[in-house]
Amino acid sequence: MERGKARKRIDELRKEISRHDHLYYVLDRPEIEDDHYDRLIRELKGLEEEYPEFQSADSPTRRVGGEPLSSFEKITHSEPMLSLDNALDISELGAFFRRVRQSLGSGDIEYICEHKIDGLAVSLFYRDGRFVRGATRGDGRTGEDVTSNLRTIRSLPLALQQDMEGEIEVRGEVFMKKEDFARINAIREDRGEPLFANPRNASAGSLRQLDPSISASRPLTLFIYHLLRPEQIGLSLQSDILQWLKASGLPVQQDNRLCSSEEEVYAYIEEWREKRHDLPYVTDGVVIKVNDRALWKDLGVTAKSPKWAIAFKYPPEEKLTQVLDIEVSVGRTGTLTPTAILEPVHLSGTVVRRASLHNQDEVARKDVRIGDTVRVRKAGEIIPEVISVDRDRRKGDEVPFRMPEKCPECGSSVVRIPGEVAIRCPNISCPAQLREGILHFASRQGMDIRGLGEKIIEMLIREGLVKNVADLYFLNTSELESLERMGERSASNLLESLERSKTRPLANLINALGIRYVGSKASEILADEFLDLASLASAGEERLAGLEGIGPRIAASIVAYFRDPQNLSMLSQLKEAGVSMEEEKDKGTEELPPLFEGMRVVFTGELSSMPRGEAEGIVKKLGGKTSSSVSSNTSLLVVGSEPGSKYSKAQELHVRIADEEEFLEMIKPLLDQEI
Ligand code: 3BA
Repeated sequence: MERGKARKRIDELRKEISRHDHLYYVLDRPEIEDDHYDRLIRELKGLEEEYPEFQSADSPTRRVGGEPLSSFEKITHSEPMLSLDNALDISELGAFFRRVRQSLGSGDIEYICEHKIDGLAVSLFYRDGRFVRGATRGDGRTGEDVTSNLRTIRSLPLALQQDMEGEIEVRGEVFMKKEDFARINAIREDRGEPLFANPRNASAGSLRQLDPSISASRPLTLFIYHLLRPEQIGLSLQSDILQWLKASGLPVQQDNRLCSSEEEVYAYIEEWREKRHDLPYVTDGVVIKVNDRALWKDLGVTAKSPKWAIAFKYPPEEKLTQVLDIEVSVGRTGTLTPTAILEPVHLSGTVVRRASLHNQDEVARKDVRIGDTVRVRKAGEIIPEVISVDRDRRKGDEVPFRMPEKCPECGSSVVRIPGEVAIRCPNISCPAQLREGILHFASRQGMDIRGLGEKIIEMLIREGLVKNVADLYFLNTSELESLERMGERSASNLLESLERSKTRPLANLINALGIRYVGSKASEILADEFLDLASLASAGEERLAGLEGIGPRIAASIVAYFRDPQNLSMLSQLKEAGVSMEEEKDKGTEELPPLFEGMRVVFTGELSSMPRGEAEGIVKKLGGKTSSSVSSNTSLLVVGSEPGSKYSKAQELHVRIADEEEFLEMIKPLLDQEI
């Protein structure tokens, strides 16, 4: 391409990509499919490589790519970032209103209400419409320059949508959606890494990562709620300013409401008290601000907070319930985990039936006994946890818990590795470990073997038909048909899915093996680097540890895995079975009909036929999009058992509703193809 043309095309592509980023990440209303988007990115990357003189720091290809830093620069804020005063109940809110009324000598004051997002405050600078710098709140006076990490947030526009000269500064909250939080914690659990207690901690850890490539792998998002020096744009009502921010392409909360009386503020608070649990992110209250910014000056500030704003906090939800039992389960790596089985209780929007007790030290510290009345809550509004035992309610017949000395699944004596809290079953052929290992092997991110559920796996192990994952590929029809409730048709379907799974991409195979600390992200890096399993197996520790995103602990674990003779013999069995061990394109899903094309599907309640994640994956495979909350954009709500308030919301908005059976009927083409 000629140079002038290339320049023009590069500009065009950048604009187009930014527009789609905005549609996808800010408006949640994409117009193109992922592969179309990938093609645009690839074309832009190609041109930028060919014409390096047109590289630019705000190109959408440069969201990731900063070098690791050794520390963050300090930035002094142009104006201090104040904190918000709290109102812990309605009467404290009333006192706030009274102060405002008295100070202004008037009763007719407009307020703007918005969710109080549980995240981290940041300040962003745009010069001539381009994002140039961003900082954390820090102590309010000085924060840290986290520009490279902020650039990786896809909902943060690198260029504003209105032509602007000069500098503007906006402030907002960086946070992680509940769904993304659950996903990264699942990956961490898989790798044996410590879990984040709540999305806020996960966001803080990610934003303060010195290596922007790690920060980029953490799905952060952003809302802007404040513009400094609005005289520049000639606006003085906060409601108009929020509109202006939105029109500039900045992400602004959808549920903001301009209230013309105190009653309307109270109504907003009540309206969202329960409904907030259905939002895709964690909120812990409502922020209320005087709408007319001319009045802000009259009201002034105290030492650390403005007198024209307040955060109403909903009380943290805690309930009392009974511990019916304490169950011990054995994980893929043999770790024994106690779980409290609870008398079902409504909490922060869902019914809670179980809460992990993590390990024996934790049970001992809280002294949880079977029969106890316990106080429960959701950590970070998401993970159910036992806070404490209500000792006053003890009757004396509660049963203290002791971690079993034998593995509950295979009877081996358990061990405690010195220096670790975990109690493990040391038996590598323990059926529980084998079962969890096979489930992982067969999962979507692994070999994606449809129709191989927990029950079948248990039977296969019990009958001695499967002693490792490779044995799956040597099963025959008569062996399968000998299993309880396994008909001719399901047996042949299962054999077909096993056959199909042999050609999964290398990254899926690596992930499926369940090598300690190697999750789906690391598997992708390894597949890209080595292109076949044999090369990975013979790689030295140093080379592995030198790869970006791998690190010494993962490297050591990979080397150990490929040294183990049992693993090696299993791998040669896999090879003998015809499992592809090279980078190869996954076929078989290409010809699926785009049944959900252009649709946004939301799930509520529990499905009996598959985990929700799998159902969501199916919708995506069939051309649709999923989202976690019902809005007017929703095309279909699929309702499982015990649906939440999404159900009534969907009815209100006249969104189409399907039960599980109807949904299964809709996805029949896929079920026919892949069980
Ligand atoms: N609005 C947090 N401060 C907020 C602009 C003021 C403000 C917040 C807010 C000061 C939220 C204190 C830290 C800070 C920017 C200072 C919100 C939220 N408004 N919606 C009134 O959702 N968490 N936090 N941030 N300046």
